[in-house]
Amino acid sequence: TPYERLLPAPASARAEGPGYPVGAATVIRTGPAAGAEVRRVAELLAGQLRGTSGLPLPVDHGRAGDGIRLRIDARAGGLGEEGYRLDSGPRGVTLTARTPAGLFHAGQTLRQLLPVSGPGTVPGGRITDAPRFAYRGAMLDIARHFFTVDQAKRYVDQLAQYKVNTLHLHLTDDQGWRIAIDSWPRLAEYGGGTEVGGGPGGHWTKDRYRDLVAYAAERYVDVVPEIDMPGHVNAALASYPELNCDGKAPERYTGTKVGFSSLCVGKERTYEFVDDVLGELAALTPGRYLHIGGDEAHSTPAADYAAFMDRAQAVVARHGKTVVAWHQLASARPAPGAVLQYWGHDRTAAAEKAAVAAAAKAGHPLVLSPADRLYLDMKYDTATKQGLAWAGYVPVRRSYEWDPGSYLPDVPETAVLGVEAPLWTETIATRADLEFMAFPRVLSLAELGWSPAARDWGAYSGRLAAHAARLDAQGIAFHRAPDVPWEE
Ligand code: TNX
Repeated sequence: TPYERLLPAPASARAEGPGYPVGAATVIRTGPAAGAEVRRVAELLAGQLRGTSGLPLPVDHGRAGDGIRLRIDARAGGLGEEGYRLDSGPRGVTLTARTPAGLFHAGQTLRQLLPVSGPGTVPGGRITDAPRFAYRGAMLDIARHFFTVDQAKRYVDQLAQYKVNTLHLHLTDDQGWRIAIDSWPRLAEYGGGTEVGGGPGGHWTKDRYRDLVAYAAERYVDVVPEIDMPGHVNAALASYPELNCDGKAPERYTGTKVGFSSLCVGKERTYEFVDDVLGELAALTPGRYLHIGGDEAHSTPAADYAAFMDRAQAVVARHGKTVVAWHQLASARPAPGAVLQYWGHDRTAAAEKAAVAAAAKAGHPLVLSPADRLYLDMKYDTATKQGLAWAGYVPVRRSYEWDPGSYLPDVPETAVLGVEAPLWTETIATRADLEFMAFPRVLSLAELGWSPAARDWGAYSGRLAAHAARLDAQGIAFHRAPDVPWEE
Protein backbone atom coordinates (compact mmCIF):
# COMPACT_ATOMS: atom_id res chain seq x y z
CA THR A 1 0.00 0.00 0.00
CA PRO A 2 1.09 3.62 -0.37
CA TYR A 3 1.47 3.73 3.43
CA GLU A 4 4.40 1.35 3.08
CA ARG A 5 6.04 3.49 0.43
CA LEU A 6 6.27 6.70 2.46
CA LEU A 7 9.64 8.36 2.69
CA PRO A 8 10.75 8.94 5.39
CA ALA A 9 8.91 5.98 6.93
CA PRO A 10 6.35 7.15 9.53
CA ALA A 11 6.54 6.08 13.17
CA SER A 12 3.33 4.11 12.74
CA ALA A 13 0.80 3.59 9.97
CA ARG A 14 -2.20 1.29 9.59
CA ALA A 15 -4.17 0.95 6.38
CA GLU A 16 -7.84 0.18 7.07
CA GLY A 17 -11.18 0.62 5.37
CA PRO A 18 -12.17 2.69 2.37
CA GLY A 19 -10.23 5.80 1.53
CA TYR A 20 -11.05 9.33 0.46
CA PRO A 21 -11.24 10.17 -3.25
CA VAL A 22 -9.69 13.58 -3.85
CA GLY A 23 -11.63 15.03 -6.77
CA ALA A 24 -13.13 18.05 -8.43
CA ALA A 25 -15.39 18.77 -5.42
CA THR A 26 -12.67 18.43 -2.77
CA VAL A 27 -12.23 21.42 -0.46
CA ILE A 28 -9.29 22.06 1.88
CA ARG A 29 -10.71 23.20 5.23
CA THR A 30 -9.05 24.91 8.18
CA GLY A 31 -12.20 25.70 10.19
CA PRO A 32 -13.09 29.25 11.30
CA ALA A 33 -10.89 29.20 14.43
CA ALA A 34 -7.64 28.67 12.51
CA GLY A 35 -4.95 31.31 12.88
CA ALA A 36 -3.09 33.00 10.04
CA GLU A 37 -0.25 30.49 10.11
CA VAL A 38 -2.52 27.46 9.73
CA ARG A 39 -4.28 29.22 6.85
CA ARG A 40 -0.92 29.80 5.21
CA VAL A 41 0.02 26.13 5.64
CA ALA A 42 -3.31 25.19 4.03
CA GLU A 43 -2.70 27.53 1.07
CA LEU A 44 0.80 26.17 0.55
CA LEU A 45 -0.47 22.58 0.60
CA ALA A 46 -3.31 23.50 -1.76
CA GLY A 47 -0.82 24.95 -4.22
CA GLN A 48 1.32 21.81 -4.10
CA LEU A 49 -1.66 19.46 -4.53
CA ARG A 50 -3.13 21.54 -7.36
CA GLY A 51 0.15 21.34 -9.20
CA THR A 52 0.20 17.53 -9.27
CA SER A 53 -3.54 16.72 -9.31
CA GLY A 54 -4.77 19.40 -11.68
CA LEU A 55 -7.78 19.90 -9.37
CA PRO A 56 -9.11 23.30 -8.18
CA LEU A 57 -8.90 22.43 -4.43
CA PRO A 58 -10.22 25.71 -2.98
CA VAL A 59 -9.24 26.56 0.61
CA ASP A 60 -12.23 27.23 2.87
CA HIS A 61 -11.99 28.83 6.32
CA GLY A 62 -15.72 28.34 7.08
CA ARG A 63 -17.72 25.56 8.67
CA ALA A 64 -16.77 21.91 8.91
CA GLY A 65 -17.48 19.50 6.06
CA ASP A 66 -16.04 16.77 3.89
CA GLY A 67 -12.61 17.26 2.41
CA ILE A 68 -9.02 17.69 3.52
CA ARG A 69 -9.13 19.16 7.04
CA LEU A 70 -6.30 20.80 8.97
CA ARG A 71 -6.72 20.88 12.73
CA ILE A 72 -4.55 22.17 15.56
CA ASP A 73 -5.09 20.19 18.74
CA ALA A 74 -2.82 21.46 21.50
CA ARG A 75 -3.61 18.41 23.64
CA ALA A 76 -2.98 15.77 21.00
CA GLY A 77 -0.70 13.26 22.74
CA GLY A 78 2.68 11.98 21.59
CA LEU A 79 3.08 14.32 18.63
CA GLY A 80 5.61 16.76 20.02
CA GLU A 81 6.61 19.94 18.20
CA GLU A 82 6.65 18.48 14.70
CA GLY A 83 4.49 15.33 14.80
CA TYR A 84 1.04 14.81 13.31
CA ARG A 85 -1.80 12.37 12.84
CA LEU A 86 -3.41 11.65 9.48
CA ASP A 87 -6.84 9.96 9.38
CA SER A 88 -8.31 8.94 6.07
CA GLY A 89 -11.86 7.64 5.50
CA PRO A 90 -14.68 8.04 2.97
CA ARG A 91 -15.66 11.54 4.18
CA GLY A 92 -12.22 13.04 4.11
CA VAL A 93 -8.65 13.23 5.31
CA THR A 94 -8.02 14.90 8.65
CA LEU A 95 -4.55 16.24 9.52
CA THR A 96 -4.07 16.88 13.24
CA ALA A 97 -1.03 18.39 14.96
CA ARG A 98 -0.08 20.45 17.99
CA THR A 99 1.74 22.98 15.81
CA PRO A 100 1.56 24.42 12.28
CA ALA A 101 4.91 22.70 11.61
CA GLY A 102 3.24 19.37 12.35
CA LEU A 103 0.44 20.22 9.91
CA PHE A 104 3.01 21.10 7.27
CA HIS A 105 4.72 17.71 7.68
CA ALA A 106 1.31 15.98 7.57
CA GLY A 107 0.61 17.72 4.29
CA GLN A 108 3.88 16.49 2.82
CA THR A 109 2.90 12.93 3.80
CA LEU A 110 -0.48 13.44 2.15
CA ARG A 111 1.22 14.44 -1.11
CA GLN A 112 2.95 11.06 -1.17
CA LEU A 113 -0.36 9.23 -0.64
CA LEU A 114 -1.71 10.67 -3.90
CA PRO A 115 -0.60 9.74 -7.41
CA VAL A 116 2.38 11.43 -9.02
CA SER A 117 -0.08 13.16 -11.32
CA GLY A 118 -3.86 13.43 -11.64
CA PRO A 119 -6.61 12.86 -9.04
CA GLY A 120 -6.62 9.77 -6.82
CA THR A 121 -7.81 8.19 -3.59
CA VAL A 122 -6.03 8.59 -0.27
CA PRO A 123 -6.11 5.05 1.13
CA GLY A 124 -8.13 4.61 4.34
CA GLY A 125 -6.31 4.34 7.63
CA ARG A 126 -4.34 6.21 10.23
CA ILE A 127 -0.77 7.46 10.49
CA THR A 128 0.67 8.68 13.78
CA ASP A 129 4.07 10.19 13.22
CA ALA A 130 6.80 12.21 14.94
CA PRO A 131 10.55 12.60 14.34
CA ARG A 132 13.30 10.61 16.02
CA PHE A 133 15.71 13.60 15.98
CA ALA A 134 14.99 17.32 16.28
CA TYR A 135 17.73 18.44 13.86
CA ARG A 136 17.56 17.09 10.31
CA GLY A 137 19.83 19.15 8.13
CA ALA A 138 21.43 19.61 4.76
CA MET A 139 24.39 21.92 4.12
CA LEU A 140 25.13 23.73 0.91
CA ASP A 141 28.58 25.22 0.25
CA ILE A 142 28.01 28.34 -1.86
CA ALA A 143 31.58 29.52 -1.29
CA ARG A 144 33.62 27.11 -3.47
CA HIS A 145 31.14 27.51 -6.30
CA PHE A 146 28.55 30.24 -6.15
CA PHE A 147 24.88 29.21 -6.17
CA THR A 148 21.97 31.65 -6.40
CA VAL A 149 19.18 32.20 -3.89
CA ASP A 150 16.77 30.67 -6.42
CA GLN A 151 18.84 27.51 -6.49
CA ALA A 152 18.87 27.40 -2.70
CA LYS A 153 15.08 27.83 -2.67
CA ARG A 154 14.70 24.94 -5.06
CA TYR A 155 16.80 22.80 -2.71
CA VAL A 156 14.64 23.91 0.23
CA ASP A 157 11.52 22.76 -1.64
CA GLN A 158 13.11 19.44 -2.45
CA LEU A 159 14.23 18.87 1.15
CA ALA A 160 11.18 20.14 3.04
CA GLN A 161 8.91 17.57 1.40
CA TYR A 162 11.02 14.88 3.10
CA LYS A 163 10.79 16.60 6.50
CA VAL A 164 14.35 17.95 6.50
CA ASN A 165 14.08 21.00 8.75
CA THR A 166 17.48 22.74 8.61
CA LEU A 167 19.49 24.34 5.80
CA HIS A 168 23.06 25.06 6.87
CA LEU A 169 24.72 27.54 4.50
CA HIS A 170 28.51 27.54 4.20
CA LEU A 171 28.71 31.22 3.25
CA THR A 172 32.44 31.89 3.31
CA ASP A 173 35.64 30.08 2.49
CA ASP A 174 39.04 30.67 0.89
CA GLN A 175 37.48 30.91 -2.58
CA GLY A 176 34.66 33.33 -1.88
CA TRP A 177 32.71 35.48 0.58
CA ARG A 178 29.04 35.22 -0.39
CA ILE A 179 27.04 37.36 2.05
CA ALA A 180 26.96 41.18 2.05
CA ILE A 181 28.27 42.72 5.30
CA ASP A 182 27.50 46.46 5.43
CA SER A 183 30.38 47.40 7.73
CA TRP A 184 32.94 45.50 5.62
CA PRO A 185 31.60 45.89 2.07
CA ARG A 186 34.68 44.62 0.23
CA LEU A 187 34.17 41.12 1.68
CA ALA A 188 31.32 40.43 -0.74
CA GLU A 189 32.14 42.94 -3.45
CA TYR A 190 35.76 41.88 -3.91
CA GLY A 191 36.05 38.68 -1.85
CA GLY A 192 32.92 37.29 -3.52
CA GLY A 193 34.13 38.06 -7.01
CA THR A 194 35.52 34.68 -7.93
CA GLU A 195 35.20 30.96 -7.22
CA VAL A 196 36.95 27.62 -7.77
CA GLY A 197 38.23 27.52 -11.32
CA GLY A 198 38.28 31.31 -11.67
CA GLY A 199 34.62 31.92 -12.58
CA PRO A 200 32.93 35.21 -11.69
CA GLY A 201 31.53 34.00 -8.34
CA GLY A 202 28.92 36.27 -6.79
CA HIS A 203 27.29 37.08 -3.49
CA TRP A 204 23.86 37.42 -1.88
CA THR A 205 22.56 40.81 -0.79
CA LYS A 206 20.94 41.02 2.62
CA ASP A 207 17.51 41.40 1.03
CA ARG A 208 17.95 38.25 -1.01
CA TYR A 209 19.21 36.44 2.07
CA ARG A 210 16.17 37.56 4.10
CA ASP A 211 13.97 36.43 1.26
CA LEU A 212 15.49 32.93 1.40
CA VAL A 213 15.19 32.78 5.20
CA ALA A 214 11.48 33.70 4.97
CA TYR A 215 10.89 31.21 2.15
CA ALA A 216 12.54 28.46 4.17
CA ALA A 217 10.61 29.41 7.33
CA GLU A 218 7.30 29.02 5.49
CA ARG A 219 8.39 25.44 4.82
CA TYR A 220 9.55 24.95 8.44
CA VAL A 221 13.19 24.93 7.44
CA ASP A 222 15.54 26.84 9.72
CA VAL A 223 18.55 28.48 8.06
CA VAL A 224 21.87 28.14 9.94
CA PRO A 225 24.49 30.48 8.49
CA GLU A 226 28.18 29.61 8.76
CA ILE A 227 31.14 31.97 8.73
CA ASP A 228 34.12 29.63 8.77
CA MET A 229 36.95 30.84 11.07
CA PRO A 230 39.81 31.14 11.93
CA GLY A 231 40.89 29.11 8.85
CA HIS A 232 39.19 29.04 5.45
CA VAL A 233 39.39 32.86 5.32
CA ASN A 234 41.49 33.73 2.29
CA ALA A 235 38.61 35.64 0.66
CA ALA A 236 38.42 37.91 3.72
CA LEU A 237 42.21 38.31 3.96
CA ALA A 238 42.33 39.24 0.26
CA SER A 239 39.62 41.88 0.75
CA TYR A 240 41.18 43.69 3.73
CA PRO A 241 44.96 44.04 4.22
CA GLU A 242 44.38 45.05 7.86
CA LEU A 243 43.14 41.51 8.66
CA ASN A 244 46.59 40.13 7.86
CA CYS A 245 49.35 39.97 10.48
CA ASP A 246 51.79 41.56 8.01
CA GLY A 247 49.22 44.08 6.72
CA LYS A 248 49.47 42.71 3.18
CA ALA A 249 46.50 41.23 1.36
CA PRO A 250 47.06 37.94 -0.48
CA GLU A 251 45.68 37.28 -3.95
CA ARG A 252 42.20 35.84 -4.27
CA TYR A 253 42.23 32.04 -4.44
CA THR A 254 40.54 29.80 -7.00
CA GLY A 255 42.12 26.41 -6.25
CA THR A 256 40.86 23.64 -3.95
CA LYS A 257 43.51 23.29 -1.25
CA VAL A 258 42.44 23.66 2.39
CA GLY A 259 44.19 24.71 5.59
CA PHE A 260 46.49 27.47 4.31
CA SER A 261 44.79 30.64 5.59
CA SER A 262 44.24 32.01 9.10
CA LEU A 263 42.89 35.14 10.70
CA CYS A 264 45.50 37.08 12.66
CA VAL A 265 44.73 35.85 16.16
CA GLY A 266 46.93 38.39 17.96
CA LYS A 267 45.39 41.48 16.38
CA GLU A 268 42.53 43.40 18.03
CA ARG A 269 41.18 44.45 14.63
CA THR A 270 40.41 40.76 13.99
CA TYR A 271 37.89 40.76 16.83
CA GLU A 272 36.23 43.94 15.62
CA PHE A 273 35.80 42.14 12.32
CA VAL A 274 34.37 39.04 14.03
CA ASP A 275 31.99 41.16 16.09
CA ASP A 276 30.76 43.19 13.11
CA VAL A 277 30.26 40.15 10.88
CA LEU A 278 28.55 37.97 13.48
CA GLY A 279 26.46 40.90 14.69
CA GLU A 280 25.11 41.58 11.20
CA LEU A 281 24.56 37.88 10.64
CA ALA A 282 22.73 37.47 13.95
CA ALA A 283 20.41 40.30 12.93
CA LEU A 284 19.59 38.38 9.73
CA THR A 285 18.91 35.15 11.61
CA PRO A 286 15.60 34.39 13.34
CA GLY A 287 16.86 30.94 14.35
CA ARG A 288 19.00 30.27 17.41
CA TYR A 289 22.19 28.97 15.76
CA LEU A 290 25.25 30.67 14.28
CA HIS A 291 27.87 28.30 12.87
CA ILE A 292 31.43 29.58 13.26
CA GLY A 293 33.27 26.78 11.45
CA GLY A 294 36.50 26.00 13.25
CA ASP A 295 37.60 23.13 11.00
CA GLU A 296 40.95 22.47 9.36
CA ALA A 297 42.68 25.48 10.91
CA HIS A 298 46.02 23.93 10.00
CA SER A 299 47.75 27.32 9.76
CA THR A 300 46.65 28.40 13.23
CA PRO A 301 48.76 27.06 16.14
CA ALA A 302 46.64 25.06 18.63
CA ALA A 303 46.91 27.61 21.44
CA ASP A 304 45.98 30.44 19.08
CA TYR A 305 43.07 28.39 17.78
CA ALA A 306 41.70 27.85 21.28
CA ALA A 307 42.17 31.52 22.19
CA PHE A 308 40.45 32.66 19.01
CA MET A 309 37.53 30.25 19.40
CA ASP A 310 37.04 31.42 23.03
CA ARG A 311 36.54 34.96 21.80
CA ALA A 312 34.45 34.06 18.76
CA GLN A 313 32.12 31.98 20.92
CA ALA A 314 31.73 34.86 23.36
CA VAL A 315 30.75 37.12 20.46
CA VAL A 316 28.04 34.68 19.37
CA ALA A 317 26.67 34.60 22.91
CA ARG A 318 26.75 38.38 23.14
CA HIS A 319 24.56 38.52 20.03
CA GLY A 320 22.07 36.18 21.66
CA LYS A 321 22.80 33.09 19.61
CA THR A 322 24.00 29.53 20.22
CA VAL A 323 27.29 28.35 18.71
CA VAL A 324 27.55 25.51 16.25
CA ALA A 325 31.08 24.52 15.21
CA TRP A 326 32.82 21.62 13.51
CA HIS A 327 33.97 19.01 16.02
CA GLN A 328 37.59 20.28 16.13
CA LEU A 329 36.27 22.69 18.76
CA ALA A 330 35.95 19.68 21.12
CA SER A 331 39.74 19.67 21.47
CA ALA A 332 39.76 23.35 22.47
CA ARG A 333 37.21 24.88 24.87
CA PRO A 334 33.61 24.62 23.64
CA ALA A 335 31.39 27.18 25.44
CA PRO A 336 28.45 25.92 27.48
CA GLY A 337 25.66 24.84 25.15
CA ALA A 338 27.79 24.87 21.98
CA VAL A 339 26.68 22.28 19.43
CA LEU A 340 29.42 20.21 17.77
CA GLN A 341 29.13 18.90 14.24
CA TYR A 342 31.03 15.63 13.85
CA TRP A 343 32.48 15.00 10.39
CA GLY A 344 34.87 12.12 11.09
CA HIS A 345 34.76 8.72 9.45
CA ASP A 346 35.71 5.09 10.04
CA ARG A 347 39.44 5.87 9.99
CA THR A 348 39.22 8.89 12.32
CA ALA A 349 41.63 8.44 15.24
CA ALA A 350 40.12 7.00 18.41
CA ALA A 351 41.49 9.94 20.42
CA GLU A 352 39.60 12.41 18.24
CA LYS A 353 36.38 10.45 18.66
CA ALA A 354 37.03 10.29 22.40
CA ALA A 355 37.34 14.09 22.58
CA VAL A 356 33.96 14.38 20.90
CA ALA A 357 32.46 11.78 23.25
CA ALA A 358 33.85 13.70 26.23
CA ALA A 359 32.27 16.91 24.96
CA ALA A 360 28.97 15.10 24.52
CA LYS A 361 29.25 13.83 28.07
CA ALA A 362 29.84 17.41 29.22
CA GLY A 363 26.51 18.35 27.66
CA HIS A 364 27.35 19.45 24.13
CA PRO A 365 24.69 18.26 21.69
CA LEU A 366 26.07 16.58 18.58
CA VAL A 367 25.05 16.84 14.96
CA LEU A 368 26.40 13.82 13.08
CA SER A 369 27.74 14.23 9.54
CA PRO A 370 30.08 11.24 9.11
CA ALA A 371 32.04 12.00 5.96
CA ASP A 372 31.97 8.37 4.78
CA ARG A 373 28.17 8.21 5.23
CA LEU A 374 26.62 11.61 4.74
CA TYR A 375 29.07 13.74 2.72
CA LEU A 376 27.14 14.28 -0.47
CA ASP A 377 30.31 15.38 -2.27
CA MET A 378 31.88 11.91 -1.89
CA LYS A 379 31.67 9.90 -5.12
CA TYR A 380 29.10 7.10 -5.19
CA ASP A 381 31.67 4.78 -6.78
CA THR A 382 34.56 4.76 -9.24
CA ALA A 383 32.21 5.72 -12.10
CA THR A 384 31.12 9.04 -10.53
CA LYS A 385 32.62 11.95 -12.46
CA GLN A 386 31.96 14.69 -9.91
CA GLY A 387 33.01 14.67 -6.30
CA LEU A 388 35.91 13.66 -4.09
CA ALA A 389 36.87 10.38 -2.46
CA TRP A 390 39.09 11.29 0.50
CA ALA A 391 36.65 9.62 2.90
CA GLY A 392 36.00 6.75 0.48
CA TYR A 393 33.13 6.01 -1.87
CA VAL A 394 29.62 6.40 -0.53
CA PRO A 395 27.08 4.23 -2.37
CA VAL A 396 23.43 4.79 -1.43
CA ARG A 397 23.40 1.69 0.75
CA ARG A 398 26.33 2.97 2.80
CA SER A 399 24.65 6.34 3.30
CA TYR A 400 21.61 4.55 4.70
CA GLU A 401 22.88 1.56 6.68
CA TRP A 402 24.09 2.98 9.97
CA ASP A 403 22.51 4.15 13.19
CA PRO A 404 23.04 7.72 14.43
CA GLY A 405 21.88 6.67 17.91
CA SER A 406 24.74 4.21 18.40
CA TYR A 407 27.31 5.50 15.92
CA LEU A 408 30.00 7.07 18.10
CA PRO A 409 31.60 5.06 20.90
CA ASP A 410 30.39 6.25 24.33
CA VAL A 411 27.85 8.68 22.88
CA PRO A 412 24.27 7.82 23.86
CA GLU A 413 21.38 8.64 21.55
CA THR A 414 20.22 11.34 23.95
CA ALA A 415 23.39 13.34 23.16
CA VAL A 416 22.58 13.33 19.44
CA LEU A 417 20.65 16.41 18.39
CA GLY A 418 20.43 15.09 14.87
CA VAL A 419 22.07 14.49 11.52
CA GLU A 420 23.19 16.60 8.60
CA ALA A 421 24.32 15.90 5.04
CA PRO A 422 26.83 18.49 3.79
CA LEU A 423 27.38 19.20 0.11
CA TRP A 424 30.80 20.74 -0.50
CA THR A 425 31.15 22.22 -3.94
CA GLU A 426 34.81 22.16 -4.98
CA THR A 427 33.73 19.91 -7.88
CA ILE A 428 30.03 20.83 -8.04
CA ALA A 429 29.19 23.83 -10.20
CA THR A 430 25.69 23.35 -11.59
CA ARG A 431 22.18 22.54 -10.45
CA ALA A 432 22.36 19.21 -12.27
CA ASP A 433 25.59 18.25 -10.45
CA LEU A 434 24.13 19.32 -7.12
CA GLU A 435 21.01 17.20 -7.61
CA PHE A 436 22.97 14.24 -8.94
CA MET A 437 25.17 14.13 -5.84
CA ALA A 438 22.38 14.90 -3.35
CA PHE A 439 19.69 12.61 -4.73
CA PRO A 440 18.98 9.96 -3.73
CA ARG A 441 21.51 10.00 -0.85
CA VAL A 442 19.96 12.98 0.93
CA LEU A 443 16.83 10.84 1.32
CA SER A 444 18.90 8.47 3.51
CA LEU A 445 19.58 11.49 5.71
CA ALA A 446 15.89 12.34 5.79
CA GLU A 447 14.93 8.87 6.91
CA LEU A 448 17.79 8.47 9.42
CA GLY A 449 16.73 11.76 10.98
CA TRP A 450 12.99 11.20 11.07
CA SER A 451 12.11 7.51 11.18
CA PRO A 452 12.35 5.02 14.07
CA ALA A 453 15.61 3.12 14.40
CA ALA A 454 14.80 -0.16 12.58
CA ARG A 455 16.88 -0.18 9.37
CA ASP A 456 16.11 -2.53 6.53
CA TRP A 457 17.97 -1.82 3.31
CA GLY A 458 15.85 -4.24 1.30
CA ALA A 459 12.60 -2.50 2.17
CA TYR A 460 14.12 0.98 1.98
CA SER A 461 15.68 0.51 -1.44
CA GLY A 462 12.34 -0.80 -2.72
CA ARG A 463 10.58 2.32 -1.44
CA LEU A 464 13.26 4.48 -2.96
CA ALA A 465 12.85 2.76 -6.33
CA ALA A 466 9.10 3.34 -6.23
CA HIS A 467 9.82 6.97 -5.51
CA ALA A 468 11.77 7.60 -8.71
CA ALA A 469 8.65 8.69 -10.58
CA ARG A 470 8.09 11.49 -8.05
CA LEU A 471 11.66 12.72 -8.37
CA ASP A 472 11.35 12.60 -12.16
CA ALA A 473 8.06 14.50 -12.06
CA GLN A 474 9.80 17.26 -10.11
CA GLY A 475 12.63 17.41 -12.60
CA ILE A 476 15.21 16.36 -10.01
CA ALA A 477 18.33 15.17 -11.82
CA PHE A 478 18.90 12.27 -9.41
CA HIS A 479 21.46 9.50 -9.84
CA ARG A 480 20.03 6.09 -10.78
CA ALA A 481 22.65 4.56 -8.51
CA PRO A 482 23.40 0.90 -9.27
CA ASP A 483 22.69 -0.39 -5.75
CA VAL A 484 19.00 0.62 -5.90
CA PRO A 485 16.53 -1.65 -7.80
CA TRP A 486 15.01 1.13 -9.92
CA GLU A 487 11.90 0.05 -11.77
CA GLU A 488 12.26 -0.29 -15.57
C1 TNX B 1 36.59 18.90 4.48
S1 TNX B 1 34.37 18.94 6.33
C2 TNX B 1 36.21 20.20 4.76
C3 TNX B 1 35.86 21.10 3.67
C4 TNX B 1 35.99 20.44 2.32
C5 TNX B 1 35.50 19.02 2.40
C6 TNX B 1 35.48 18.32 1.09
C7 TNX B 1 35.01 20.17 6.78
C8 TNX B 1 34.54 20.69 8.02
N1 TNX B 1 35.99 20.68 6.02
O1 TNX B 1 36.65 22.27 3.72
O2 TNX B 1 35.22 21.16 1.40
O3 TNX B 1 36.30 18.32 3.30
O4 TNX B 1 34.90 17.07 1.19
